[in-house]
Amino acid sequence: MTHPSVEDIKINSRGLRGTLLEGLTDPVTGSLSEEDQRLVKFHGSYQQDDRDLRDERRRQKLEPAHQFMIRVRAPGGVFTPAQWLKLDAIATTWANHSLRVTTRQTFQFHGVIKRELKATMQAINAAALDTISACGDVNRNVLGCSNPLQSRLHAQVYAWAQRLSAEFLPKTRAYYEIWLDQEKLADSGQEEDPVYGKVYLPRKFKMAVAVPPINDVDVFANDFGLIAIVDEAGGLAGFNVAIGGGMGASHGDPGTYPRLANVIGFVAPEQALAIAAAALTVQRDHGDRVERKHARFKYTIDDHGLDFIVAQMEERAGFRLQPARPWHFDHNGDRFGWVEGDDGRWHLTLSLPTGRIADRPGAPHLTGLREIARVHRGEFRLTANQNLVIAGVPAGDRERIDALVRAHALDQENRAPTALARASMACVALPTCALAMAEAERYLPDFNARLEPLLDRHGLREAPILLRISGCPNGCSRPYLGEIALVGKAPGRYNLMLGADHRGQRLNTLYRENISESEILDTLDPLFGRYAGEREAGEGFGDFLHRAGIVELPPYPTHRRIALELQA
Ligand code: SRM
Ligand code: SF4
Repeated sequence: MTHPSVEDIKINSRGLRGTLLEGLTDPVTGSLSEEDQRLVKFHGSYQQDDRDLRDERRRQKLEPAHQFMIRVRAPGGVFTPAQWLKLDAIATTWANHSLRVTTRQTFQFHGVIKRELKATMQAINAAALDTISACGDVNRNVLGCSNPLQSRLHAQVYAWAQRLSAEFLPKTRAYYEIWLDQEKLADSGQEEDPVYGKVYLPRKFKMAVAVPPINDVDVFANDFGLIAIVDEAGGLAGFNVAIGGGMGASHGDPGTYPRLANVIGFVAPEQALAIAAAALTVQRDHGDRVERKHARFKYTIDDHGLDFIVAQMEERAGFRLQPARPWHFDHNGDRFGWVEGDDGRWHLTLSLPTGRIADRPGAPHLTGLREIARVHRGEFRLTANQNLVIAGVPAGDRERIDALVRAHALDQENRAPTALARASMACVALPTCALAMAEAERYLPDFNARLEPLLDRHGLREAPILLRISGCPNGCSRPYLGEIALVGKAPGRYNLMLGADHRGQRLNTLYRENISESEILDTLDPLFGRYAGEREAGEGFGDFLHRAGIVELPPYPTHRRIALELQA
């Protein structure tokens, strides 16, 4: 039997409904049909199975331990304390007792079983949140800079992330019918979708809004990015527009590669939605609908040429882009600890170990943040680096928050022995990710512990070296922007990538292929030694590796570094 293509499934889905309603109530299996597994992604959920249990269940002739991951849509990543408490209750009632902060500033739940999926979705909705478009061939969760030092600008950027997300939500009411039991509108003709039609996009599409000097959203890793340009009075003058970023690649397939976005010009604030719509619809109409691996906007741009794509966008938007304005990014990480924002409120950024908030022996983080949510009068902001800002704290509340942070070891990672460990990221990988080839989230703490003596020996404990680990080349932790990155090849084996900058403006390069932990450490040790001895003042590890001729730019066909001459 041949399986229908994803394009056919979308077209025949009656507005993303498929047979989800029937499948959810089928008691015979914990799984959905293959077609519905495709469609449920558009509703923010993935069917998975616990890979740790796979072999044992196979031996026992049981079906895999099917379970669902649910991803919340949270453009800009801001949550109220009341929402936090509700999400925490969902995690402990229906999911695996953890909240997972993702690299796109939202939460994932893992381990929800099929017969409780609908109740979980309803509980998310009761927290005034939803999961629409969190996955699927649509505009995904929109990122917004979370820098607490610029709180006034943060409010504007957050509003932009919300607008970009709302503007490109699908018009189908399927989510409300299936999960919230609302009136059935399928085939009523009331769901015309001028943006997505019946075919949606060829693949996922990602947007981000960055505010220099911090590139915490890794704006150049997105299909469409806005870089805020601030005028002399501190207001928002407009945005530089960047298109065509993406990380995903496949091992051994040179036709797939990570790519940084091209900065194509400047728009005034009132033109931003139109230019975003132009980018998204150009990709809708020109993206590859046959080969999904080749269906991201970055390949559409490389296939048709940047000039053609920009001309198409300008025609659709109805205006010409102005020349890009100078900008400068200092770094793409988070700044940990307390800062006073420009609105007089205080903000505490906590480094979370790989974004996983759970109760572990000696580190009851889930409980601690629940306690904080009960007394906190500001908001919680997630960062695109899997960290958390307890934001908007009145000065008088700081002591109480600090006491709770200490009591629940929430500052454990902020006090990690190396700057590298504090800022490192890893994707989820095993046991839930079906595509993982090697460990990532579960391996990062061990790997950081192995690096510590090396960094110590070379006096590099406080060197802000950026490490990222992904369990496969899809790049969910944006590893190709790490100064050091491990990309999973097989259990216990990784490609070692080196030489990105720490601004998100230069891709790293494959340095050693398919090596084990001891080989990785043996390779890094002398490089740390040279860096410690030969670096210039303020020089990053990746920049040093390039200056010393140890790595060159990677051999990808296009856009491996952002044009430096554009920057202030
Ligand atoms: Fe991702 C697929 C997890 C950010 C590129 N990603 C997956 C799936 C759903 C696996 C699957 O298809 O079966 C992973 C679920 C694992 C699990 O068990 O939870 C998964 N991706 C994640 C998260 C949770 C990683 C994390 O540790 O935080 C991130 C959730 C983001 C969110 O909240 O929306 C996540 N994924 C990213 C990013 C980073 C970003 O967007 O800034 C990328 C690289 C940027 C890009 O899109 O180019 C990314 N994920 C991919 C790809 C490769 C896409 C491609 O162009 O080829 C896949 C595979 C696919 O789509 O077929 C993928
Ligand atoms: Fe899974 Fe690969 Fe993404 Fe990691 S990078 S979460 S292993 S798809």
